[in-house]
Amino acid sequence: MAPNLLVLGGTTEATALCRALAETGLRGTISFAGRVARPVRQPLPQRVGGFGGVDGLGRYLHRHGITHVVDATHPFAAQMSRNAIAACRAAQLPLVALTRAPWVAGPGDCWTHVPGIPEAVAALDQPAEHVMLAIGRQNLPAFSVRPQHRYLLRLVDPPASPPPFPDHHVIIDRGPFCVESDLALMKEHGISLVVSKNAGGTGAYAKIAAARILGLQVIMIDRPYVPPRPELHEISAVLDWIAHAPTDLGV
Ligand code: 3Y8
Ligand code: NAP
Repeated sequence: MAPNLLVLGGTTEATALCRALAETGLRGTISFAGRVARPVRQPLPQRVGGFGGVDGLGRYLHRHGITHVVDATHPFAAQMSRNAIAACRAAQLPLVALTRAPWVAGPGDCWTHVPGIPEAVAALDQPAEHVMLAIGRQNLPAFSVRPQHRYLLRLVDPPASPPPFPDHHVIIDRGPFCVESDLALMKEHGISLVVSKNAGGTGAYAKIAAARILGLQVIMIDRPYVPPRPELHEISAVLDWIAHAPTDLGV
């Protein structure tokens, strides 16, 4: 049976994979949750919206005759990844994750690792700083208990309601970002502290490199746990996997 892929997208790597798949003529669909108003145009057909949990994903896989699933979601999209593992196991379909290695602190970096959002909030229990809170929109409410800081917020879409901070400034922009513009942005706003997810990859790294140049502390939020599944880091390895993955075995 000719491959018919489902790519769980939302990352730079997912977009690059879809471009490679389109160039090789492989059939596939890229999927988005529908978190932002206009997902970037993709070189493969796309679908937007949740599947309806593990069972909904299982039904989708069956109805669309999917033969392989590539989980190219962001490392913080842990629920989607858990669902993909469970659904592919139940459907006996091959699954691989296209992931990027976590960032690692280097010379000049001043990182404080925290295991999750609550611990990042706890770490902000300190006198007022100018904080670049570049973790998107979904987790902002947790930080409302730290109103003493001035927050620079970077969001993909204009917020539907005012962010829950007395002193904040919103930037509407989507990555990938570059060091020069993040450096200028952080200098313009007198940023003294950065809060970041350990996204890995290149699209969100600009603020980390800029923080190093400016000698700023970074509160680095480590990734949530995702159960074991085969993981690849290169698109060429994914294409090779598709060519050789037995389609009669599960994850
Ligand atoms: C909807 C769809 C591509 C993909 C590009 C990557 C890079 C640019 C950097 C900062 C950090 C953040 C955020 C970020 C980056 C890439 C990648 C990445 C971080 C889009 C996209 C979707 C989303 C969802 C969005 C989240 C938010 C997170 C903004 C597309 C643009 C902060 C993650 O308003 C919301 O609800 C936003 C939600 C999940 C995290 C959050 O909790 O708020 N991404 N981002 C996907 C869907 O609907 O399924 O247009 O591509 C994709 C990208 N955003 O093809 O070039 O690969 O990581 N995305 C973080 O790292 O902390 C911004 O500002 O410095
Ligand atoms: P999540 O918390 O792991 O998933 C919650 C639910 O959203 C899933 O159970 C699923 O709903 C739906 N969903 C998530 N990703 C989906 C996808 N690619 N296609 C279809 N449905 C999806 O997800 P999240 O962290 O909000 O991430 C959502 C999207 O944004 C993903 O595409 C991810 O790659 C991208 N993204 C996330 C981050 C981040 O910081 N979290 C950063 C960059 C990009 P059902 O259960 O109904 O199927």
